Amino acid sequence: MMDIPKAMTAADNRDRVQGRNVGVIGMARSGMACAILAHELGADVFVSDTRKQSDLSAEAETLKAANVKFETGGHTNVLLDSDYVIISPGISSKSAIVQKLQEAGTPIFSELEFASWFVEGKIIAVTGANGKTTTVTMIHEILRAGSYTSLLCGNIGTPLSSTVKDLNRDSVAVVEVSSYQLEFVDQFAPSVAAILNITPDHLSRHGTIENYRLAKLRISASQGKSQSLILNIDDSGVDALSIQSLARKVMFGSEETMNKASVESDLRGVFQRGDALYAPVNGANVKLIDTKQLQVPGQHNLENAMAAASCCLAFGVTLDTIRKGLIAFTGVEHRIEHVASVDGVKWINDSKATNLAATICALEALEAPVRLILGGQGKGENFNDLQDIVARKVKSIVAIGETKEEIFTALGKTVPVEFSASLEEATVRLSNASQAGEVVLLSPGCASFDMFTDFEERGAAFKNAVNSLVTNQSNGKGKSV
Ligand code: UMA
Repeated sequence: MMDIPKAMTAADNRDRVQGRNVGVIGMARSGMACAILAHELGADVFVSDTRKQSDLSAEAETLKAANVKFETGGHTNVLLDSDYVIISPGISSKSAIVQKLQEAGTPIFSELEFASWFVEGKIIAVTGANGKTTTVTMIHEILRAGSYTSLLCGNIGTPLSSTVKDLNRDSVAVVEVSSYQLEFVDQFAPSVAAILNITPDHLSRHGTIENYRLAKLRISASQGKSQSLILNIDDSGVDALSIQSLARKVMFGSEETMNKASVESDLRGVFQRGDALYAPVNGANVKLIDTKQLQVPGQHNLENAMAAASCCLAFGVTLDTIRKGLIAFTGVEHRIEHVASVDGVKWINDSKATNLAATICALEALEAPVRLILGGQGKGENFNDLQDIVARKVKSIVAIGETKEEIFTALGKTVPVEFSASLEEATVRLSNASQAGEVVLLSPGCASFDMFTDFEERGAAFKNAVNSLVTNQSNGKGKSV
């Protein structure tokens, strides 16, 4: 094993990869992208995955064609010969291979950390339990409204390693960052970092909410004083005032909370006062937008907008450009996404709600009586936490997936709870039950892996089922049983 120097210059970064033995764990999106990047930069790469080769035929072909060595069906000790190992986000720090590498003293870097060594231009990075995808997409739209070259990547689906080749000195990588990607960062230092909120999620991976929070705080661990850290003053999980960082801290949130917490004026970012958002510019508070100008609903989206605007202000974007980008933003697929209106019933896809806090946000954002499709693979959260909002907003629940019994036990006394074996069945059931003026909402509050590959496949299945209803209706078949 060779010594891996801390990088100070681009030449150091080249030295950290050229001619090195680089191990990569995981042969999915992140692993493939960083393996190819490391190979192209001159490393001797070895990729390892626990899945059998028959499940990885396309990936195996790509690596063979590029002349990159790999193994499938498990992690052998070959990985221990690496100068360092790059790990995909889905691999837990508690896994046997990570323990083994740590015992052998082999440095481990996350794919995000590795890719960041080769980023020309600036990085804006956003983490949080919920709202990350919406916020990075807002930032991306704002930057594009200002003619910046912005590339959206990270947890949103495209690894930073795939984006590196498209970045130059003038471009901005807007990176959605998960707690998983932050477990093995070392020198990752975005120009602007943001932490949106911290509510229970991924507890089976991190063990405790405190560990989850500590993973999130690593987004700022290597930032310096010329960089900015954007924090939500309203979120008790973030606990913005307690965070120590060398970066310039900027708080966003309600003016009331800022005043109560006596946040100094130079730490204030975009804030909400009544029905408008304001930005501090040269000592004055300038109105940014009226809240009703935002096309996406709910208080949580106002928080996302304040976060996005604060990131862009810290990055030097003009208020006019920020305003234009925010007003033009129409939302993101699978997040409170309007699919169709059938017989006066609105069908909304919020498949991205993979924890209860996200489901609560969606319910808070919607006005009408809601018929809720809830459930999937649980994350150790307690459905009793939904009792209050369900009593206020929900007319009935269709429970799906592994958690359906838990949902019945927790919420069955509050509203009627029925079970469905599939989203198609749930959709037909709710088409028959719902009345004009109501909303049918898929906001599962759970992971999707018990029934689908991911939340995107789940959202697509729901949208297909809803669109079949629309087609049946226009063919005159009406409601079915
Ligand atoms: N594997 C091993 N050994 C193990 C465990 C897994 O070899 O011990 C292999 C699996 O067999 C598989 C590969 O590792 O082939 C999976 O790696 P991965 O789960 O990291 O998958 P990627 O396709 O690289 O996707 C990852 C993120 N996945 C996770 O964090 C679980 C994607 O986020 C992200 O979009 C992508 O990188 C690009 O950056 C998804 C996600 O669910 C959307 N994120 C979580 C969330 O949003 O809640 C954090």
